[in-house]
Amino acid sequence: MAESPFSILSESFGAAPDRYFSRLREQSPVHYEPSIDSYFLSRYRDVKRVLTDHEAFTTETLQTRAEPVMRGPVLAQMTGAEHTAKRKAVVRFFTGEALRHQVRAIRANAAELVAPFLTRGEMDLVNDFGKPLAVQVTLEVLGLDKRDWRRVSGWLDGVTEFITSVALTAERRRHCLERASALEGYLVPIIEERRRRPGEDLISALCAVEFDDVVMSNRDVTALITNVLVAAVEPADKTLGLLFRHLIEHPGQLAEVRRDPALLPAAIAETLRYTPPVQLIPRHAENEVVLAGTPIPAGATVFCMIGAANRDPDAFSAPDTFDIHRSDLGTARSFTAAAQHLSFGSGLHQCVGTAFARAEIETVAALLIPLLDQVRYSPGFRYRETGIYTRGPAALRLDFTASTKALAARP
Ligand code: 2IO
Repeated sequence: MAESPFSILSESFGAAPDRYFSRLREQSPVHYEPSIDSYFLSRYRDVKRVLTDHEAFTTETLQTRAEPVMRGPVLAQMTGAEHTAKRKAVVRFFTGEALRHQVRAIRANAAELVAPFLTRGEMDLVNDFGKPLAVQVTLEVLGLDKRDWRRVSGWLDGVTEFITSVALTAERRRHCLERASALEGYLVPIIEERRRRPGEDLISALCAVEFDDVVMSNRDVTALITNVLVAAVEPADKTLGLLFRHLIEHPGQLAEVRRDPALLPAAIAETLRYTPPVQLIPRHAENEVVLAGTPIPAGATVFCMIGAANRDPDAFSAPDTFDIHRSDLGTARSFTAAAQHLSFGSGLHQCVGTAFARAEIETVAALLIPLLDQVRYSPGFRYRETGIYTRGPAALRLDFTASTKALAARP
């Protein structure tokens, strides 16, 4: 029987994408997937070019990929003065004084969530801890009720499934649209209330943003709130789970981080480079273009393969090695526009939450690592990752001994 041609949509790619990265970069750097009529780029320089040239490679893809569930345009779809004004309003909540406030909220939520597991000595870091934490913290930033986290989480699952799936059945599509509409139904009365009585939260700030002398409609505010919710929640538990996976699988590096917590930012930066939680970023080619010698037609959908680009030997030495000491990591730059890795994207639409992402993962890891002595995979636990758009551990069942010293020292 003839071997079927390699596909990014195949089960074997989904089981371990990184096994295919070098072959793609070397033999098929512009890989075409006929069933979804899309091109996949795996070389660092091509991905960097596409992300940086936002006029030749636009975010028009989001009109079909995101707008139906976001209910309006997200930041990444905007350009010019409108983009600057709205992006600024969001960034202000995830940097500076606001960020210091978020860090206190992150620490308090994390301490509360981990507490019941300490006496048990076991926890699923992704499902018991990371997911609820990410939703609760984001709700707090938005000024929404933390107690709504389960409902919001259920609606968000639908929104995220829509954005991050490569092919949806009509049935799943309907399900996702229903969830999105339920989330909108929850948000709109709150938006209207914040217009009447503004608070210090991000929703109130978004209601007050003026562009061309007009404020945003409920639909526009809903889209930006949903944008923040998806972007702050979906990659967070994945990054935390991936960080612990790498440290557990590299006990020498875990011991170093335990001894010297100042190494944590490097461990987080290397986790993002090595296993980016957002693996694909779509763009729309405005004009016909040739990349890596391959012509791409005008109007084509192009997927940047962030994981493959971050493992390109042209960009990082020994790219398939997890090494928090690598000389080409540039830890401080890793959370800025000058980052070498592409896990936050690059250029005009680079992630607005980079500083927040770093603060969140660093705060949580700095709290958990001293608490969890002898942290290891639970007996019988088999590590498994899912997703090709966003990707992370399906679960991370850990056994540990709760440190009595750290317990006693807790605030
Ligand atoms: C929400 C895919 C989790 C973003 C998206 C429609 C726009 C944009 C991203 C990231 C991560 C999500 N794209 N965040 O890739 O806001």
